[in-house]
Formats: sequence, structure tokens, C-alpha cells
Amino acid sequence: MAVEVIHEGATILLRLSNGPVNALSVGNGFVGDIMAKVRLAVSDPACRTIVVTGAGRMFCGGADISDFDGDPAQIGLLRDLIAAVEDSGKPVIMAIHGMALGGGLELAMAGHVRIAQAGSRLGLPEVTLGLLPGAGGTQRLARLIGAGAALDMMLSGKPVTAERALSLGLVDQLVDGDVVEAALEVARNAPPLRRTGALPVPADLGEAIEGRRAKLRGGLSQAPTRIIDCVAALSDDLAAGLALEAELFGELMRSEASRGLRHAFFGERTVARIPGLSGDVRPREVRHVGVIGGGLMGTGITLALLNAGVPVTMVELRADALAKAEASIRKTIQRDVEKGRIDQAVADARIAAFTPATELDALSDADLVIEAVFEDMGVKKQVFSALDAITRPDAILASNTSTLDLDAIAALVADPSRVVGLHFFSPANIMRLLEVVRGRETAPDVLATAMAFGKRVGKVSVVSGVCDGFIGNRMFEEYLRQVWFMLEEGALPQQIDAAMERWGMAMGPCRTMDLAGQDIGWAIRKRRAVEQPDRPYSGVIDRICELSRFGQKTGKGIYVYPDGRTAEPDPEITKLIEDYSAEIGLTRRAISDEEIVSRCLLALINEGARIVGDGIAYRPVDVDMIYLHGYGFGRERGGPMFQADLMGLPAMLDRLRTLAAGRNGWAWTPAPLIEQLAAKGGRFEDLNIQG
Ligand code: T1G
Repeated sequence: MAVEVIHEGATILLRLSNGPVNALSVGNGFVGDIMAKVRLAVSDPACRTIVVTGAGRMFCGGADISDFDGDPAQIGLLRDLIAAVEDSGKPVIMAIHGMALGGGLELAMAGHVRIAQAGSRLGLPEVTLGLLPGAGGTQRLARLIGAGAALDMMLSGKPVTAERALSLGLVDQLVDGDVVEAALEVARNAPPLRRTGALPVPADLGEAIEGRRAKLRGGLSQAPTRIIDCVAALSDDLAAGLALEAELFGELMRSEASRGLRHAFFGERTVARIPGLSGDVRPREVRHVGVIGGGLMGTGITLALLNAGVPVTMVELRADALAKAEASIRKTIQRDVEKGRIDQAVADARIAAFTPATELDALSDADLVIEAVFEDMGVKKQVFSALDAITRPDAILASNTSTLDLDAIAALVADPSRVVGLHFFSPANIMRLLEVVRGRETAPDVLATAMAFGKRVGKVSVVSGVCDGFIGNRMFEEYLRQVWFMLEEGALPQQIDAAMERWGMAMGPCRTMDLAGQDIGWAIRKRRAVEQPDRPYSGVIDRICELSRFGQKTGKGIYVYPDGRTAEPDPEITKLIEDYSAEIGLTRRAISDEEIVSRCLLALINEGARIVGDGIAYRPVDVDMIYLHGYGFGRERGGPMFQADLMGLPAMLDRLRTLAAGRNGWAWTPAPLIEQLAAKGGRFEDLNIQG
């Protein structure tokens, strides 16, 4: 961390350097150091102008998000720095390259001139963290570019290009060359002291506020409405606006939604770190990738790779299935052109990177082969035995299996160390989660290659050990177990789904299983009835499956789908559920939404704690990221384990023990890890620091 001071004639250049994004950290003294250097320059009689720039690849990625878990007053120092810049009696010129985000852009807006390098991007992404721009952004951006454009930037959180910033008036000059040189040139001509905070209130304020307040959607985070409140408070009294912004920022910083979103931000980066993997382990190069299987998963995986610019050879032994897969791939890519997501040239390049084949020999030179054939060990055995002979010994063999034992699959080849699991989630070209399953024999560099490849294709990759259902599905089974019990005890599907969706799940459990296919859940329950006879599910859901009501794909499941997509409650199912309760001699009772949410959450948390305790997941945050990116768990809620820390483990343990004393209490035996942490006043967060 450093603030380099360079004297260029009568100009002092300050180059900010603090880690990969020059985060404006108060906690590590960086902001204090900048403040000291600004004050020195302002008081230096030989200095007429100041230029500020960022070291490395960007101007500044924002305030240090980790500061917000500390003393809330810390951010006051950043506000003081920004005021000192704007009130400086000497022109301060901001030389922007790479990115200027959040507090970084707020600092830049306090400058008197902003020069941006072509290709750089500027934005206020705070809303994505459940925050508002808390260092003057709500009061300065609108003064520079108008209230409507400012609200659009702050409510979307999306950065704009330097070119767009110039047209908006957010920057004063755009340069192709060296932005520092350009800034020094401007400095030599002593530009005027144009103070952003002194600019008038934008004329479009009234209409901008009204229009956007009307379009606000619900949600846990209050950041959008608070951003509008701050802009609505714009007046000639800048201090008053800044005071309101500071007050509302503090409120948001302490909110559950912001804490959850900040947990997600860091969590997505923590899971990329593999504990114990020595730094000299290098991922293997992956140039030629093969996908085996032209079904739903094989096609989705192929699309995900093509969309990430990875050439793919798809091997599908049946020519008709291969042709169908190729047509589906072409159609999906072309639809992206029609929707304006990509241009035709990009689409053509993606399609050109696709090679269909009907023989496994086509993969003889592949660096990585991803198997996505039918979930049957016999079929896997045929494929992996053939791959063992056909592929190079250093080729990585990955299975997309979601239910089979990866170690058993690895045992099918001579060198099991080259086998890893790449469990994509359907639709694989949309869902960001990738469970990277490390087998007992998986080599460290194979695991590292899988993680690097997952990142390359835009996935949030999370390592899982080998167990039934890995991390996500193993927890989901305990979640569903409670859902089916609640059906027989007194709840109806539409009540359960509505309660969970109101709480923050993207889709309720009943609707989710209708979408995934009730037959898939049925097969798992049948297998588990043999493997775990002492852990029965309610039979009510099997009664629905026995009617061949497998969900949306059959037009009927728990719900009916008159138009093939819209789920509607079915009185026939209501009657089936009520009759089932009577059949097992259970008097139905009213179950509150609170109980529904609590039992669903606790089921996830308890099994998640077992999974961490068993070493299947490295950390609790890995479990959280799997639920945010694979199961529609509300991002503002942070994840199941994050929610447990909010509840407090001792209180949660009491709840588990109460449930364990009740009906089907065997399902609620507290995970040992919960008992261990609760006993010492610990939190799951304490275990997230590894790696
Ligand atoms: N604070 C702390 N750490 C940060 C950070 C930040 N703002 N931005 C990045 N990092 C860390 C990140 O955790 C990772 O750490 C490393 O830097 C590289 O990040 C007062 C309240 C800038 C687009 O929301 O979007 O200003 O894992 O892998 O892919 O109003 O980082 O290596 O240990 O993401 O090249 C507003 C957040 C903050 C931008 C670069 N700013 N950052 O992407 O690298 S709040 C943001 C990003 C604020 C003010 C408000 C991206 C990036 P590690 P990376 P990247």
C-alpha cells in the first residue's frame, strides 16, 4: 500500500497503490495516507496543480468493502478526503484508466477535472452490495450528468464506458494515449476550480425521481429506495444532502441485505481458493475439449463452453441425436443474436468452434473430456473404459455425474488421478454454479485445472468431496424431506412455495421439483429407501409420482400446467394430500409460513454443517455459494450458513433440539459441528478464513 508522490514541475502527481484494485481502505491506513499527501501538496507553495492516478490496472475499484464490517465511523475519513480534494484551493485533476468504481469514482468526482483513458469504465455499483454511494456519490453524480442518468447508473450499479461518460459529462476529456501525460498537460495550463458540489441542482430532478420511484421492485434491500431518497434531497445545501446520505448509508450498511450481499461478494472469491494446495501447483493447459453426450446436459455444457470461447468437439454416438443437439446449439446461439446479446460475427465464431463427431476417436488429442451420458454406472463404465484407451495419458477425464460415486467411476481407468467431477447445473449454459468434485485419487493439478477451467467458462466453481448428492443435492434432499412432511402434516404446496418465495427463494420447492422432474426425485427416494431405510420420506409425494405426474414436462405434477409453463394448484392434488393425511391417521393442522421457512432453512443448515464437518465442503461459505448460484437462494440472504450465523448458533441449536423431540425427530439430530461451535460461542464465519 503506498501513495507515490512525484514532482512534475509545479504539479504534484499522486499515484495510489493498494492491492489489485487500489481499494480505498480506511482500515489499513491507505485513505489516511492519501489525505496526508493531499494536504502536503495543497500546502506546498511550489505546487500549483495536483494530479491523482491509480497504480496497476485501474484507477480505483472502490472503498474497501471489508471496512464496512468494522467501525461504521471509518468511512467518515473517506468523506473527509473527498471534501479536502473538492475544497482544495489548487486544481486537482483525476487521471482515470481501467476502472473507477464506487468510492473511487466518488473521489474522482470531487476532482475539478476528470480525464479518462479510452476503454476505461466508471460506475457506482454500491446497490449490488445493498448500499448506496456513501461518499458523496448521490449528491455529485446528478450534478454532473443530470438526475435521470445518475439514478440509472446508481440503481443499476452498472458501469458506463469512458466514451459514454464523456457524452454524459462525467468526464471532461477522453484520451487514447497515456492518461497521466494528458493530465499533466492539462495541469500545466492551470484549469479552473470547477467544484462539483457547487454545481446547481439538475433541472430534471422532479421527473427523474417520480419516474424511477414508480418502477421500484420489492426485495429485502432498501438500497434502491434510499438512493432515490438521497437524490430527491438534492438542494443548494450540499452539506445537508451529504448528511442525509451518510445517515442512510449507515442504515444500509447494518442491514441484513447488505451484509448478505457483501458476504456473497467475498464468498465468490474465497471458494476459488483450495486450502492446502501449494502455490507451485499449476493448472494444465486446456485447448481442446471434448463433451460426450448430446442430451440436455451435454448440449448445455457445450453451449456454456462455446459461449466462453472454448472450442468443443461433441461426441454423440447416435447420428440423429447428434444432429438434434447441433440444431439446438445453433438455434440457441442464433437466439442470442436476435435478442441483441451478441452480434452475428460472434455467433458465427461460436458455431465454427463446434465440431460434431460420432466416434470417441475424435477425442484422441483432447486435453479435457467432459462426460455427460446417461446416469447409469454401466454406461459410464463403457465410456470411461474407452476413453482410457483413446485419450492421451495426460488428458483430464471429467464426469458430470450428479448421483453416482465419482471414485467408482475413477476406478474404471488405469490412472484415477486424472479423473475429476464437473457437476454442471441445468441449464448448464445459464446456471453459474459448478461443483468441482475431487475424487479420492484426483491429482492436485487436475483439481486446480478444473477450478481454473470453471472460472474460464464463467462459473462459480466450488470444490466438493465425494458423497451422495455432493454438497447441493445432499442438502436439498433434507430440505425436500421437510417439505413432503409438511404436506402430510397440514400445509399445501402453494402455501409452502409462496412462503419460501416471499422469504427470498427464487422458486418454491414444489415448483422446483415440478420443473426438474418429479421422477428424478422419485428415483433418489427409491434408491435411498434401500440404502437408508431408517430415514423415510413422507409417502405423499410418491403417491403423486405413482400417477405419472412428473411435473411440467408431463403437463402435470404437484401443479397442473394448462399452457405448458404456468403452474396452477390442482384440487385433485389437494384432495390426494388430504386423503393421505387421513390414511396415515394424521389430523392436519395449520402450519404457519414462519414454521415453513424455519424448517426448510434449518434442514439446509443442519445438513450443510454435516457436510462441512465431514470435510466434503472446505468451508461454510462454500455451502453458501452453492446455494446462491445453484439453488436460487436469495443473494440478499447470503446463504444457509450465513443465515445460521444471523440466528446465532446457540439459539439455532435449541430450535433443532426442540424439533428433534417432535414428530420425525430423527431427522433433526443436530450436526456435531453445530454443537461444537455453539458450545464455544463460535460462528460458521470463523471457519471461512481458510485457504
Ligand atoms: N474492497 C475490497 N476488496 C476488493 C474490492 C473492494 N472494493 N474489489 C476487489 N477486491 C478484492 C477481491 O476480493 C479480490 O481479492 C481482489 O480484490 C481482486 O478482485 C463508499 C460504499 C474491481 C471489477 O463494488 O467489482 O465504494 O480474492 O477478483 O475480476 O460509496 O473486483 O484476490 O483476495 O474481483 O479483476 C464499491 C467491487 C465498493 C467493486 C475487478 N466497489 N470489485 O475485478 O478482480 S463499496 C465495488 C469488483 C464503495 C462507497 C462505496 C471487482 C473489479 P482476493 P477480483 P477482477
